[in-house]
Amino acid sequence: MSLALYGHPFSSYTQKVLIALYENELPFEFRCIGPDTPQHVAEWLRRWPLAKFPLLLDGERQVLETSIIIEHLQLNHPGQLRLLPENPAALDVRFLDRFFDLHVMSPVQHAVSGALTGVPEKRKEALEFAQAKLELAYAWLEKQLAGRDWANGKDFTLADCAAAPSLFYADWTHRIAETYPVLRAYRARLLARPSFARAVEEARPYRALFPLGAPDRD
Ligand SMILES: N[C@@H](CCC(=O)N[C@@H](CS)C(=O)NCC(=O)O)C(=O)O
Repeated sequence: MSLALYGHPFSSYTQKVLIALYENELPFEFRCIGPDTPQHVAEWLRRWPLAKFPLLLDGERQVLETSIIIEHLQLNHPGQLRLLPENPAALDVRFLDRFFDLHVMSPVQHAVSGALTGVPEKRKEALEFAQAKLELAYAWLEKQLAGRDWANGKDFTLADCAAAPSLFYADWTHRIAETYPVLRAYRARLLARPSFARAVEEARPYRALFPLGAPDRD
């Protein structure tokens, strides 16, 4: 098996895949997309001109899109933990994975993009837009997660791989209020999960990169 992951430790979507790799202890080479390794940046852009990461290289095959990467790993490198259950339960997991990417991570990315413009009005507008969207997502999740250990129930799945980094950065973007105790407890459980705890530690040196300002917690 020869797996290589192009990504960055501080990137939420890179972390989503790292969690899956760590959960099943799959050996891989990490190729950091950063200023110190321009050869990886060049190779990643050559392979994926749309310039999104992470990108998984499995031998000669390249796989894009984190949810597909994780399904690819399950199909081709199954480990002890099944991150996607059999159908029809798989549909629930895929839906929750989409929910975290589209309704939690996308607003965060929107706020981050606004801040990166360096224009105060754009920063404020993007942040307010994101906060309103996140508030809707938090309220929905608070009910959805009641009585559950993990996003889809008692088993840790693809949906939790998506949830961990998205809720991590969402809370930095728009604090999850104390009125959402179920969601706060779920985020804390994710942070305590060894696979995600490892990804958070590896990303710690890069916190200054968070354009909205990283809070002094987590
Ligand atoms: N839907 C994609 C999203 C990937 C994504 O947005 N990655 C971010 C890094 S966390 C990225 O490539 N940002 C660079 C850019 O948008 O220019 C996936 O699941 O892989």
